[in-house]
Amino acid sequence: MLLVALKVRYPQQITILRGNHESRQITQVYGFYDECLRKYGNANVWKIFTDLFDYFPLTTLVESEIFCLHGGLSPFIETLDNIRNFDHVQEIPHEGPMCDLLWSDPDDRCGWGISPRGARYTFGQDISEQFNHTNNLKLIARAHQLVMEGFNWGHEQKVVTIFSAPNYCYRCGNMASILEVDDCKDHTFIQWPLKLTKYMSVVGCSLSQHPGEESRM
Ligand SMILES: [Mn+2]
Repeated sequence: MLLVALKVRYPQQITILRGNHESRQITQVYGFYDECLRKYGNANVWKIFTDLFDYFPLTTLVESEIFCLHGGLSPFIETLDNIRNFDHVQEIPHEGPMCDLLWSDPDDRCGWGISPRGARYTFGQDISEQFNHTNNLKLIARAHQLVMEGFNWGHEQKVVTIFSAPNYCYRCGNMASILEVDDCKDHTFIQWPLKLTKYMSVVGCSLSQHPGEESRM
C-alpha cells in the first residue's frame, strides 16, 4: 500500500512490477485478504487493490540493458516484442507466458526444466545467455526466491536474484537488498542490515566485483 501511495505521488519516478503474489488467488492464501478484512471490516480495499494489480506491468528495462521482472523467462517468449504483444491486463493465468514471467526460476541445469513449485519452468544458463543476446541485454534482474544475502548472482552474472524483504516472515534471518544503478551503469547492492557491495560494469557484458569495495557500515 505504501508503494502504491508513492506511485500515485511520484508517477514518473516509480515503476511497480507485478509479482506472482499480486493476484486474487495468492492474496487470499498469504494474508493480504485477511489483513484488509481485519483493518477495514470488508473486502472493498482488497477488491480495489487486486483490480489494480491487473494493470501492473510485468517487466521493464533499465538503461535498455537490465531486464527486470519478478520470476523469469518463458519458453513462449523469445523477444521483448513478444511480451509487448500480449494482453496482460487480467488475473494471472495458471499457465502460459504471463504465468511464466511471474513464476519461473533460474536453475543450474541447462535448458528448460519443470519447476519444483509446480507446473512451471526453470531455465538454465544457456537460455539466459540466448535471451540476453537476442535482446541486447546484459542482465536479467528478478526476485521471487529467498536469498540469504539479499542478492545472488546466477548464470555467470547474466541473472541476479534480488530479495528485498529482510528476515522474511520474521523468521528466515535473511538480509534484504536493493540494486542501485548509477549514471556510469555501475551497480551497487545496498543490503540490510546496511552494507554496500559495489560491482563495476566492464566491457564484454560481464560484471566483476571490485576488490576492496565491500564495506559494512
Ligand atoms: Mn514471488
